[in-house]
Amino acid sequence: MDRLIERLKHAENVTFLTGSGISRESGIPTFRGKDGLWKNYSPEELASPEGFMRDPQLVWDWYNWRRDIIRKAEPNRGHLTIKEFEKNFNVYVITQNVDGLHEKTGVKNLVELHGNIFRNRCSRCGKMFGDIQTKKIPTCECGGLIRPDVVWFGEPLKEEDISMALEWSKNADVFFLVGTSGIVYPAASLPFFAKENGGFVVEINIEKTPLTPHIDLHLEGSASEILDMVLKRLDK
Ligand code: BV8
Ligand code: ZN
Repeated sequence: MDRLIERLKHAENVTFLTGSGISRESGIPTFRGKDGLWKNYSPEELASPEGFMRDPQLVWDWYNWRRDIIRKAEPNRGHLTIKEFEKNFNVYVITQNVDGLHEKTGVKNLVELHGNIFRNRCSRCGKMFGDIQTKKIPTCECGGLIRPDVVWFGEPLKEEDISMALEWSKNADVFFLVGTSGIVYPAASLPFFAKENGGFVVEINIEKTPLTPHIDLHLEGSASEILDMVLKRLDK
């Protein structure tokens, strides 16, 4: 931890790449955790164009189930501590989460790499819609089925989001990986760009991940507890 505090003392730009682990303490199931699977479907089957084509109503039900949980969720101490880092640094938040909880804390620089579960769009003409709370999957006036405006497996991320995330990774003096299993690409490639450009890469997770061997420091524990501890050590 001393090496991290040392690096932070001379840092200007601090970037966070967050995954569903940071929202776990807000009561939202992680993607792949023991509670991550829904009924007996894998998220990759449901969060994909093929899964949607095969059974659009089932996918719509799954997103309704998740939206109902997320609507009741509030940002937790982990999200709020990242906002507090803005007092000492230029903070950049890249999230893989679609729950909108970072946005609720008012962080200045945020990119939602995989979209937002409360935005929807027509799967045929691309027309955008806000939150829709219908049981039956809605259709657009063009006749197309409406789907959540999130990035599914096999779908490209938005060009501007990826290039922004790349820039924020390359210019990070310290790069925090928070609550991500580090297996979904291209998000999981971002810490390598930070490292290549001299950034100090720290992983905060309750367990080791495939990225652990490639980074500078693994801090074991929950996102809220560890982030709070780092900020307190810094203020000393
Ligand atoms: C693309 C939105 C190309 C939807 C999501 C083979 C090898 C490599 C790559 C691939 C491959 N086959 C296919 C690919 C590409 C694929 C991919 O990476 N697949 C993986 C599974 C191998 N990627 C894609 O398809 C991407 N697109 O590549 O397009 C392309 C280019 C041009 C033209 C056409 C195509 C799109 C990927 C985006 C998928 N969408 N979500 C939705 O949410 O419904 S991904 C999904 O996983 C979520 O966004 C989630 O955020 C993300 C990552 O998961 P994590 O956030 O890390 O969550 P997870 O549960 O896995 O882990 C939680 C972690 O938290 C754990 O480590 C746990 O220990 C920790 N934790 C738990 N509690 C706490 C904690 N940590 C701290 N504190 C706690 N309290
Ligand atoms: Zn349409």
